[in-house]
Amino acid sequence: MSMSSNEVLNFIGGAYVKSAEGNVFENRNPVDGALISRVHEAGQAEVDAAVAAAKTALTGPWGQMDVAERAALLHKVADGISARFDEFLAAECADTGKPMSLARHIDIPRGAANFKVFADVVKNVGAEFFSMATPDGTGAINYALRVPKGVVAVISPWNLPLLLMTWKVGPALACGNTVVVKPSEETPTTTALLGQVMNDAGVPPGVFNVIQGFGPDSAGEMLTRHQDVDAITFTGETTSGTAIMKAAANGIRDVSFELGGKNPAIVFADCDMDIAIEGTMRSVFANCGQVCLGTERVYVERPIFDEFTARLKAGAEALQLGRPEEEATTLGPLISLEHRDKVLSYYESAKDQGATIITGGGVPPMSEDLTGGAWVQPTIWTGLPETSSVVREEIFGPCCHIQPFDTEDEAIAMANDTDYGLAAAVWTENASRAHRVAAQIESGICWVNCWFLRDLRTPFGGAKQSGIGREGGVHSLEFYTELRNVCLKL
Ligand code: NAD
Ligand code: 6OD
Repeated sequence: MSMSSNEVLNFIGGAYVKSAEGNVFENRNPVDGALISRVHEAGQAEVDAAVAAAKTALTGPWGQMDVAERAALLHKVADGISARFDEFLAAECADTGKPMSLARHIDIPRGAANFKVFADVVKNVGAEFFSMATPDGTGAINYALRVPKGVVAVISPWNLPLLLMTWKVGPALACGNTVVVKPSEETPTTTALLGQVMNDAGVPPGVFNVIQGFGPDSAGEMLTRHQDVDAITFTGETTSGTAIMKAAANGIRDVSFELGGKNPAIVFADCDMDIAIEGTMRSVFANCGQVCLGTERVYVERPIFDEFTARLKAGAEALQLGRPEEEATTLGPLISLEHRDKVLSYYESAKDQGATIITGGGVPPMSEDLTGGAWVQPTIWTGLPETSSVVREEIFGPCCHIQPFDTEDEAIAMANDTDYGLAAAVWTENASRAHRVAAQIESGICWVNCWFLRDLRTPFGGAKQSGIGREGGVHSLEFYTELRNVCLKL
């Protein structure tokens, strides 16, 4: 398919498909700017074909399959990803530039786990049942049937491409829907590769389809406007979510949104400093800061502010920038030169607004073979007011603003003073304080003494402008199924 010929194609009705109009765009490696592949952009013809294939597949063998059979097939898909682990790993790291040590432990295993978890969830869900009295004394029973929503559009971002795409495709398929996936234009490859895995596992043609391309005025927008799409699940920027919600309004289609964040970390003086530093290093710099759950705002209780800041600075300066395949690499590049321009504009704003630069703040010197890459320095600032754009807007880079606080109430107020509400991290050894503070943070998840840890059966999603709905475990059934009540008079 796609990769051997250095072409990435659409996947429609179980077959790889080129752009009928011959529209092809370049996919470049953010490490050095090298050309990885040419990607066939879907136009209206491919989008229509993909949605039609998905609609047809709903009533074919897929629609007849019982839940145990479907679950077994999804286990085979997971095993198929694991069997081609190295291929997925190489493709993901080439598209994103992220360290292989990271993707090996997070992205690819979660790509497989997302199918197993939801296959197991749907097998174990019972039905709601109520018996009721009737005036004639015979009575009636009510029971709820869960049926698939239909054709689900899955639109995914570039930061954790396989992980976040399968996080939606897994539950959608487990619930009996069919999908049309539009991966990010920056990271088309692992989604394309999943098509082969689906075929090899025996998933019927048309159940899983992929269209390649961009968002606005391209495949993404065409997909969200398509009236045979029954529901849209989207992960990405809040501004893109706004546009997609408008498209979904036409036809009153359901949406599930996982959007941006500007997440706080609150570090109390009674924390275990080693654990808090290790966790904050990850929540600020993992994946070069391109994690929606990352903490770009760090609030530290004043008595430990200087020590914590010095240790975070030392950690940032010890990060090893380099190629994904080098085991010593702990920090990759940003996803693209375009995204680097955005991140660097915040680095400039921080300077202009009078920030104290604790470390970083620019472009690192790189060896000649890497100068074409999207590199930035890991960066820490302090001294900005809470009203600064650097403190309020999502940057999505390896950076944070660190601010001292004096009281618990002050820390909570600053943490909640944001338009977003995705995640937070609290570091304290005081159990009462941990519960008290976590309950007051206005976000979908609050970690205490950890970060990015989560049982996949729990609800995941964002408050405020960070999203709509919750997915994870049985919570995903709310979005991926329709409930029908049957009332039967005895
Ligand atoms: P993005 O919104 O630019 O793009 C995401 C996807 O949407 C891409 O496939 C893109 O082509 C498509 N798209 C964009 N505009 C569209 C439109 N109008 N119609 C249809 N499709 C459209 O986001 P990104 O830059 O790829 O990812 C980074 C953002 O995603 C950050 O804001 C980050 O916080 C967010 N994110 C959130 C979560 C979460 O779980 N809440 C997870 C990962 C990333
Ligand atoms: O772990 C997940 O399921 C998830 N949705 C993570 C989101 C990460 C954001 O970048």
